[in-house]
Amino acid sequence: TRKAFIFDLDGVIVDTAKYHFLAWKKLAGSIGVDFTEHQNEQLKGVSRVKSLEKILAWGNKTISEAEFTKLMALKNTDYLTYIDKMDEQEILPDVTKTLDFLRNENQHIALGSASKNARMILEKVNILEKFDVIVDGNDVTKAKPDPEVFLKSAQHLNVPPEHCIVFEDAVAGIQAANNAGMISIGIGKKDILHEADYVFTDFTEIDIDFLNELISK
Ligand code: B16
Ligand code: MG
Repeated sequence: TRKAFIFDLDGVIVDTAKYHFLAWKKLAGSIGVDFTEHQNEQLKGVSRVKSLEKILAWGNKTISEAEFTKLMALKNTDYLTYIDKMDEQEILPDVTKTLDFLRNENQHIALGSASKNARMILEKVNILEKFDVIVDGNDVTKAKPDPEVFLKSAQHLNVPPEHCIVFEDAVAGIQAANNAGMISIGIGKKDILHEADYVFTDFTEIDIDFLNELISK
């Protein structure tokens, strides 16, 4: 059967997670808040608004709405300076190989990202045209772990959730896939992503047999 393979962006297709981290670190530092790499796991897959709310909570800070908006804009401006330098070489290992294999097998391919910069990043690394559908932070009102972003992708493709397979690097993203009733595949560490149906370190660990198994299920 024709399945839908839904890819998260940050941390799955490209390692923009490191740029988000750098930009949030700098922004937080500017208001006297510090946070650890461990805490940063909680920012993965989470929207820009939610991320800043968490950082402020960690630092016990309350700020005005105007200041909040200003800080979000500052973070994004800084983040975009990293994005601007991106090219095809930043696509994570074997991602293109996997996308091409699935396309050859006539499977649907979608992007399900919380990022409002998703299209720009896909264009930068030159793989925008490999996706049948793109649902990103501009299309959803509810952030992961809410399943909205993945359910929207499935609806666009007219594929039932149980025929969808989601690749995610974030705890919130795995929860969103599970909440959508989809198969969840964690990309990263087993101890962090233990709620996923399967976990792989990266796409070099995912072989053709496994993909064929998912297709024929
Ligand atoms: P932006 P994903 C998410 O992308 C990131 O993981 C998360 O850290 C970020 O805050 C969020 O996008 C919003 O990104 O500020 O670019 O709109 O992992 O869902 O592809
Ligand atoms: Mg991610």
